[in-house]
Amino acid sequence: MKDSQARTIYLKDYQAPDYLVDRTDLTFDLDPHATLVTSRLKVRRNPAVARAEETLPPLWLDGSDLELLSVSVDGELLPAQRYQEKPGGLALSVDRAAFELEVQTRIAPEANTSLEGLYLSNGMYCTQCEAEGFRKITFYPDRPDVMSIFTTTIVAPATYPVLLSNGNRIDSTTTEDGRLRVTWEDPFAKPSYLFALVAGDLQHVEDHFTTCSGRTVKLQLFTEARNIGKCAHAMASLKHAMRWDEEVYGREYDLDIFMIVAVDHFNMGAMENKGLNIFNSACVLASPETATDAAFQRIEAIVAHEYFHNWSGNRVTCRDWFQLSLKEGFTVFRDAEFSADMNSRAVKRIEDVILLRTSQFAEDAGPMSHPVRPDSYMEISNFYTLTVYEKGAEVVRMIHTLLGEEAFRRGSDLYFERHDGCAVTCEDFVVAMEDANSADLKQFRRWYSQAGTPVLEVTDAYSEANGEYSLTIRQHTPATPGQNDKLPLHIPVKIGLLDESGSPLPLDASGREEMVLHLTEAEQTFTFNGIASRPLPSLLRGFSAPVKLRYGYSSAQLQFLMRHDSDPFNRWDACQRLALDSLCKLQQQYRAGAALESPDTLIEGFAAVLDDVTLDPALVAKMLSLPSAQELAEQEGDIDAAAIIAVRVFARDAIAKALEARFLARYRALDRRKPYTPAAEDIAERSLKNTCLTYLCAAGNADSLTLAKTQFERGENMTDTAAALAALVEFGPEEQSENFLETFYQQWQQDTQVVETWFGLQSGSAKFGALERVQKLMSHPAFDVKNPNKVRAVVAGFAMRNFTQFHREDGSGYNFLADQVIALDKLNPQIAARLVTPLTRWRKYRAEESGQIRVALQRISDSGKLSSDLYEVVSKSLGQD
Ligand code: 0A1
Ligand code: ZN
Repeated sequence: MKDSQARTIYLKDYQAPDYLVDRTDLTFDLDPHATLVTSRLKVRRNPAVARAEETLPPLWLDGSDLELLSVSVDGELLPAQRYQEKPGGLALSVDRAAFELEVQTRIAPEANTSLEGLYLSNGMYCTQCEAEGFRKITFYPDRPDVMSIFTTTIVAPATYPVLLSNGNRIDSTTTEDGRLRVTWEDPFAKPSYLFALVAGDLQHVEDHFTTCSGRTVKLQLFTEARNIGKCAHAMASLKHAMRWDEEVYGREYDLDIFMIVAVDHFNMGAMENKGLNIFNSACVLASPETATDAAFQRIEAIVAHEYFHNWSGNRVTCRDWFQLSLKEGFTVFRDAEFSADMNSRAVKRIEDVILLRTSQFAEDAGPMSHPVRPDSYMEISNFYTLTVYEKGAEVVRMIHTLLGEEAFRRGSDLYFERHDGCAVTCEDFVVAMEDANSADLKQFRRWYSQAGTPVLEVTDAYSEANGEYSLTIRQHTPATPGQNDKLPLHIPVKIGLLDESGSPLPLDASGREEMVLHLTEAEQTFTFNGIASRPLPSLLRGFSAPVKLRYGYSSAQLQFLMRHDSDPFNRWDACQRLALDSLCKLQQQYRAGAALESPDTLIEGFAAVLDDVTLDPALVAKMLSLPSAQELAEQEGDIDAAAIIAVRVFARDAIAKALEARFLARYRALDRRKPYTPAAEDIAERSLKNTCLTYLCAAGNADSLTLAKTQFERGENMTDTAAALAALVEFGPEEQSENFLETFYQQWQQDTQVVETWFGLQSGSAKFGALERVQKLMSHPAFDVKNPNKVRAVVAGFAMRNFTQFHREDGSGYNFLADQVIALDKLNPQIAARLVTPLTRWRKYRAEESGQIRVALQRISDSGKLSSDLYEVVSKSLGQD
């Protein structure tokens, strides 16, 4: 499979650009097969690298899949010997230190299925340039440290009445031949990855926002006409985000207009192009009838995330792609805090921690493991990872925890002020935090360069005679590819101590009941005095660091924490640990061929949680949710997929039967039938109600299925309808389930987002997601292999959420995925490289599974020339690179 183009790029080789581009003037003459792109650049030698009396180095312009038509310098056509087209770009010989360069290229958006550069989605032109998509539009120094002022002219037939780009619209005319011609100018210098263009027959909703200094900003959300009724939630979210960024970070929006466009074909969630955010339609469009609560909350978070990038990403950008977490880690931290302020803080934290523990920890322990600031890559698209985003956000959160709220704000103010308009590094961010506060984050910096998940082992001792309690914490980080020796990290460990009545104990003379321990050594002991009786520690409150913490809690102690801990996150965590302990015990019984014992301790714990009506219902729903199969798989090596599935189902059914009356009582109390709102309290109630419904149906009582059927038929909102349908599909008689699925499809077949939900429901179901069903779905008229949302719903839904069927004994699940990955690599390499992830974990499974998974991976490797995206993941997983 060797791909001659797949070369490794190293952070240590970074060099500043030889030339800068002060102005970029682009003209697009749009055509699906032959779009003409004319680029006029004001280029000059970068004074930071220029030496006196030197010969000028060649100008390198990145370019890929382009047809070069002409090159001129200062108005004169350049003879062919002055430039050379090479793989990946164009080298020009240069004879003056400043000049105007004009390059004409031709591209074919219609044929572009990679969804990078300029492409068509449902007949609408749109762009995606991060990270290296601009080079598919024209030859350009496509690197984030080249920042330029862009002017964009779009010429298109009148059938594309909406023509958009970054900044302000400065001109709009009709050409003699009846085409539209619109010019946009963005006054803020930006790198090419933030460029955007949209052209289509679109409708829009409009609103405005008055900034803290009194300026009016026009807000517009563009979509195809059929979706115009689904924009209100995103617009409201945008306004909340704009206000929040002013209040919490002092950041005001800078342009007079902010636009969002929804497109159906998109590789990721959304993109923060300056003044013109482009969104995956699933991450922006919602109505109560069509979107679940989870979708509403996701939209709020992503709209905010992209908006926040205007400062953390656009005004201050990354010097190079190794610094990606500079903008992503910080922005994810910002959007998480925003969501926490808008909804339940504890529940948001729990959701983020589940994602970290199931998926980021797995990444840290797998063949693609890398630090938050990677030091090498083959294909940067493969590094838009949970490590860069989520662990990166944890790193920023730890700085926040170590410095405190006010000091953190001083640091962020200095960072924005010092680096506005610049392309900088993670180091610059840390230095700003230090300088603003005279803080020392020297050792803390290791979080940026060291990969892997640290493990903390905690032991304690108590001396009644001295009233002294001590906690000893040992830290170690397992080796990761290319990094065998790890150094101790600076880890904030937030703790509290509980007395035997469950009340918090004062931790020192100041009387505080919670504190952050600074763990900096490989082993360190922290002592507390004046402790009258042996306390119970509440450790790593709020998940104050992305680590695995081990402390030998007994079941009784976990139940005690579940009831009394003043930290809601740790209450949930105690409940999870109790569930994990029970499930691990059951797995041992299963693997030993013994009879499975009823998980009575867990049932007792869940009963207490259900009975506590003072708890936030959303928190109760989270506490009652068993760890997923993926999370269980994360617990140990030598994974036995069948054992995991069997014990999870056994425990779920045992809980369902034992607590049936309680589930019914709470279901009835919560089934209020009030009009839908996406307010946090209402979402909380629906989440507990539907958790109860699922357990009720699992208990196997026919009356419960009737409840689900009634809820489904009432169809009051998509949250309740989809939850009822999922329960009917999972627990109802097969024939009836088919009918419910069909009824649902008939009702919603015109709605792209609902059809995606419908696909996902089937592919992720152990019962209906049998491989044959998934294959059938792929030939369904609504399936489109060129649409990543559809591929994610059907193929990734099967491989990542359908543990039972994916790990079928005959290996057919693995083979199916390999076939899909090979086929997709020809169309969309980014999606193929993501889709292969479940196969990369082969080393963690028992010999039976791991052998089969490895064969499937090897088959991909042997299938011919792979894209650089897929090549990197497959070769690293097989251990060849
Ligand atoms: N910067 C975007 C993520 C993004 C990255 C790459 C994309 O195309 C391949 C698209 C979006 C964000 O963080 O939201
Ligand atoms: Zn982002």
